[in-house]
Amino acid sequence: RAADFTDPAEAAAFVRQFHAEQPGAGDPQPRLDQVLDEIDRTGTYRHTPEELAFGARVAWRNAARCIGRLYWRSLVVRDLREVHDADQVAQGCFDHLRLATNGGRIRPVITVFAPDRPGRPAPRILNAQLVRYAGYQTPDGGRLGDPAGLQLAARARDLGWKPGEGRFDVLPLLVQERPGDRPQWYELPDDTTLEVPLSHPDHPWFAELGLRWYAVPAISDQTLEIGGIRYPAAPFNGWYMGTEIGARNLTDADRYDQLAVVAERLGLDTSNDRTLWKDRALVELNRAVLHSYQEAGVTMTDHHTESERFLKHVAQERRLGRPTPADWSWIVPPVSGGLTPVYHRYYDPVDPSLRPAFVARTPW
Ligand code: HEM
Ligand code: NRG
Repeated sequence: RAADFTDPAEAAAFVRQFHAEQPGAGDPQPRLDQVLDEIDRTGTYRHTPEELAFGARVAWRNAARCIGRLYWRSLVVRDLREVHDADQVAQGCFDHLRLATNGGRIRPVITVFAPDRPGRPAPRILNAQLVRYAGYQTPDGGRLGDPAGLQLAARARDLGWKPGEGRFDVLPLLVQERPGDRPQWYELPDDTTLEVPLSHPDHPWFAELGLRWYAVPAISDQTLEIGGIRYPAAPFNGWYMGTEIGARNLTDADRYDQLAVVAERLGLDTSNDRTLWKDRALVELNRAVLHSYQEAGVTMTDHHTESERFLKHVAQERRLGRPTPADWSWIVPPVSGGLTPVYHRYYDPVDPSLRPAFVARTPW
């Protein structure tokens, strides 16, 4: 059996789960017979739209690193499985961003493009997220922009993209239609990328730092795997938790590395770690992020609220007889860990073979 054939055991397990969890779905046997026959004849099978939507939502529910799982049932699933063409993949991603952004009232959305099929691998989106900033090495050996966007910016440039000169240049979308193809690149239209300039509720100078971030975190480098079918192009988004931006993207030494800049403007004594200047600057940076998204009317959650919601989700799933596998080191927020209730307990163990799931993208 070729490696790109769909595993009938995984298909059957998924069909059984779909029927077991969906009250109205009835006896699984007719669908099981149909699916196994289709795999015999064609090497794979097609999900019904209902199976696809259920599978995508359960993949979110199963995401052990995600603190935002309380709303897993509300995921909007866009079925673009007929789309292989790079231009149409790009267009589908733009529409995704518009629908998800919704003027700032962000909606959790997933867009599912064509799956891998025997002899016909699916298209790939090469970006880690639909919206992300470029990183550059400057001629004088310095760095500009987001170091996490260095590789993609260089690759896009090799393909003919004209790099910007800023710290927050939105990267183009790179789509590869087939293995070995030269990726196509697409500039994101302005109306797809809502951004928020950062300011601070008490410190007017904060706005002068010129920091900003985008509204919609849309992961595009994970494969959605359902019932033995792999969907490598299936970008999904929710909204941000403030700490992702305030405590990581703008703070990590290998990202925007802004703590010393903020501390200096705050007039903190940075001569000694024990003054806790890093911690104090970090809190003000995170206040600025939450404040700015609120002012701009863009959905964002804070780590206290989201931690409570997550434990509500764990309790709710437990009442339904389901475990909630969770990775403590990803669930606990990167600031004020011990102040949040998620810190003070352990979670059901993570089983990497659990499906449906979002998994790291495999090379062609
Ligand atoms: C990871 C929050 C929606 C799937 C995360 C992380 C946070 C988070 C804070 C950790 C990220 C990090 O530390 O880099 C949220 C919030 C949401 C949301 C507030 C609001 C609705 C979603 C949706 C999906 C999803 C809609 C999928 C349909 C995932 C996955 C990861 C993750 C797969 C792991 C990412 C990785 O391995 O890098 N989420 N999430 N989340 N989330 Fe969510
Ligand atoms: N930390 C990353 C995004 C990871 C996923 N976070 C979400 N996902 N909130 C960053 O860009 O900071 N989501 O689907 O909402």
